Amino acid sequence: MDRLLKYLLAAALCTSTLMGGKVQCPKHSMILEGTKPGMMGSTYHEHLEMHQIAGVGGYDGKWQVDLFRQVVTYPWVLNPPVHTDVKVDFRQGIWMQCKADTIGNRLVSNCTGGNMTLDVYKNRIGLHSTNIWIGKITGKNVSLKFHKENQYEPTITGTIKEFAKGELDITVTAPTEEKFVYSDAAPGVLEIELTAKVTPQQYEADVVWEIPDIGNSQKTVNPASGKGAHVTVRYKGLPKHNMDFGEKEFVARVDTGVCKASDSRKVRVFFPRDARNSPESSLPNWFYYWSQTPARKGPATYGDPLGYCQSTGTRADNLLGYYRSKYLEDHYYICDLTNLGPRFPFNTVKYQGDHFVSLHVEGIDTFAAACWHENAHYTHFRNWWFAHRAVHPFDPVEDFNKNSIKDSVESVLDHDNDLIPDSLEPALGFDPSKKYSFPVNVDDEEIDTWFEESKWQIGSADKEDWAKPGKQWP
Ligand SMILES: [Ca+2]
Ligand SMILES: [Ca+2]
Ligand SMILES: [Ca+2]
Repeated sequence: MDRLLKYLLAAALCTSTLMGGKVQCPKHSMILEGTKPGMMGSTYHEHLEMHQIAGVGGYDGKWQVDLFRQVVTYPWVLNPPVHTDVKVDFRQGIWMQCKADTIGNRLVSNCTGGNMTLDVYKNRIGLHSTNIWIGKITGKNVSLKFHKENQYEPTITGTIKEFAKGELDITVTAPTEEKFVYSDAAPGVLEIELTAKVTPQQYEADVVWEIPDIGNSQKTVNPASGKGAHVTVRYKGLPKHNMDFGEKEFVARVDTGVCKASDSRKVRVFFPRDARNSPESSLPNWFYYWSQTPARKGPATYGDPLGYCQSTGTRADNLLGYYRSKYLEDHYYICDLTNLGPRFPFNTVKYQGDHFVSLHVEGIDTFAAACWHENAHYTHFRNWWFAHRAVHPFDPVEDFNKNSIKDSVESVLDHDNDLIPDSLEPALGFDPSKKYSFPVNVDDEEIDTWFEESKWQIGSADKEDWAKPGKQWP
């Protein structure tokens, strides 16, 4: 169906449609259609929609015409195109608004609005006042032809639709849960059952589901048509992007022709935090997906080539990650944070004006503290010392203190031996004559990384955390 027709149809249907689970629906309505070959290879199609507006029971009474559509299809493209929108008087005082457009090889006229009515009387359709009958009703089946004598006019047919209570109601009854998580398997699977209840029940088979994608996760809908009161959707393989998780909306629509209704259900989709079934199966999911948020900073690498990662409770022993400054590497390491405990507990530092305080953090905030801290070491060593690296690292003459930096440069640029160039120290808040400017047993380079760690706004990535367990699904 082309866009124009869709629009016109929607506009016509709006007269009897409200969005939401329950909509008003005429108790009795009909949609009649028919097509007949015309002259010179053309075809002529009629479509009539009307609903009963007055009566004393049964089908007898006045019926309002809601839409009268005529479509002529030619074997050739119509040129120049025609677009008109006029009020048409059918007979004295009886009118509809008719919009006609050429669309390729078709001329489509849609008449809506106005005050056109027909009478149904004893299973006949026409104008009671004139005693001219143009259609008949047999059971629920209807047939009608406007001009009996016109050989090019089709007899249009259809059935009467009944809504006993004058309502169409649809309710999404499943899923009932609000949160879903992919399985731990490889590939991870997420299956969601969708059910809807429709009143009158006879329209349940007409339910059509709108089922969202989860990024590039492979979606299979059963039945494939996505139609019916009970549909299952299966997503296979976790998506590539962290932003693909989160809120998803499932919409169930039922369109009876004369009226339509919809209902929807929102859920949130999560990944299993500690499984390794993201597109990078060598990494735990938390590292892969949290790395796509601001919690990650700089060239983090998951792993522990030196076997440093451990957790014995105190900050000093609690290695979340490290930078191998002695090799001036182009990346830093993040440890397996599950070593810390189920919720990744950690005490991070916050600088409050003139002193540091310790704050308890968990989950993605622990990851952020580790990344921001280690990235500071990485940045410092690469910016300040990489240009002065020893030609032969660890050489007893060139690099006796075995830190890959030329001793000859260190002795000039860093008299207090804290690995911050002395010229930069005052601006950074340190004393260039002291390795320990603060009254704690932590040297100035380490304190400077505390400053960076302190800049992380705790909780600021919570809305991007789709881990289970995590900030949005404890
Ligand atoms: Ca050195
Ligand atoms: Ca220094
Ligand atoms: Ca210093």
